[in-house]
Amino acid sequence: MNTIHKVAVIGLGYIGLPTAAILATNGLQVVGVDIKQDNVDAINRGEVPFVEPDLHIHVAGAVSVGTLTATTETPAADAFILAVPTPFNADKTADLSYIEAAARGVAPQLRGGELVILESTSPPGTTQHLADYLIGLRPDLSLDGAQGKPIVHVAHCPERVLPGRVMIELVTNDRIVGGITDEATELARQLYHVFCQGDIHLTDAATAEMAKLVENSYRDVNIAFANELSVISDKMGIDVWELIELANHHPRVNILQPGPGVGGHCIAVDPWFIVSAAPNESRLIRQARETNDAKPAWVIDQVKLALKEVGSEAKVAALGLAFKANIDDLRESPAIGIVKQLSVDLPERTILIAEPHVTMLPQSLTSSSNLHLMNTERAVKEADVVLLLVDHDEFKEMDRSALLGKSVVDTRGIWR
Ligand code: SAJ
Repeated sequence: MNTIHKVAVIGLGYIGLPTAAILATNGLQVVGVDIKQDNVDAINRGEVPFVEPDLHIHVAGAVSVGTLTATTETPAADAFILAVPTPFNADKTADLSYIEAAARGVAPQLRGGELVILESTSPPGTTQHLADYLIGLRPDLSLDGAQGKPIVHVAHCPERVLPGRVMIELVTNDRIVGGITDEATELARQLYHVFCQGDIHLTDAATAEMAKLVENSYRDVNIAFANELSVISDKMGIDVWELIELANHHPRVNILQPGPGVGGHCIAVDPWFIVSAAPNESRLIRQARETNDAKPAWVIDQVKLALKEVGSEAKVAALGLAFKANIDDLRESPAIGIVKQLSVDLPERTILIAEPHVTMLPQSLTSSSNLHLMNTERAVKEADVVLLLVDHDEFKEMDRSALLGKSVVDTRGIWR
């Protein structure tokens, strides 16, 4: 069994840089690798090119004592951690090109005995694909010592940290590690044990991949159930929020909350990796994705219905653009899609947008001349129809009398 002294972390984003920094502050020699020269330069100055609480302390400290450096070229190392993006293609299959590019950087540096860990959220089978890809590039090596060839150990260890709490959760969360071989699993356990205080659960690579996807699909399916209930309840004239609250009094029922759709870069993406791996068998998971993706169109219809009952000069206030409450993250937000579609479908209407966590509209909305960003009080005051899209505290706490006489479409049920 090898001892790991030097680690190369490929991909210095939201997961890679914190992982590199925490390994470096725990005594390992770490080289971070990224294709973005600007980010590499910033890290070598001890700076962090994005916002994550406490990360700069770790990066600045490790860089100043020389345990963390950054570069654009993959160096030789005892262990390699791949933390690169896995976006999905237009047909919802995973785009593995970043993983393959990282592997092409690693392959020439292998001598035998190294550990290669995939951290990126990936469809089942990706770690095996990575392992086979490496061996394809380096046929002089093997995954298990076959034919006496030196071994490259390959394992998966999915990240499960919550942005905003990364430096805490990296240390305290449990981890799952799954190797292509038992020896790879054990080596990966030893590496994470350097900084992880949670339990480290051992399994095989495909199960580790699926565990991450299943956690997020579990949420997606349950949110889809709540969203479907909201549409059914509307048809039947029932208040879905009261309905869910009452049903949840049962000791074994815990229904999640309906909303305008599911956003973010995890729950709305990861289930597709399961669907593309087993299309015929993943019917419930696919349906949940489709149900959640269909919710924005239903919300748009509700706004159009409300507008029918008011004058042709009526204005709409859309409250919230973020993908969930009390954050400024607009990525994959259903609220943005809804506002964009309303501005296209209703070009003659003025749409007043309030989003207390941003100072300007995102680029995808700037080309629409009928969209105007303003403060919440003014947007509500000037509007005839108020569309609540995000349950930010500011909206929960606002004076409800401002809504009197207005038509309200409350997608989060905060003003019941
Ligand atoms: N949502 C609802 N109703 C609910 C709960 C959530 O409509 O009852 C919506 C939110 O508004 C949002 C979306 O779902 O649009 C996702 O929000 P979230 O807070 O449930 O999850 P994320 O995407 O911020 O983070 C998830 C977490 N995974 C799980 O809870 C299983 C987090 O722990 C993971 O680290 C993260 O995905 C990730 O990186 O995979």
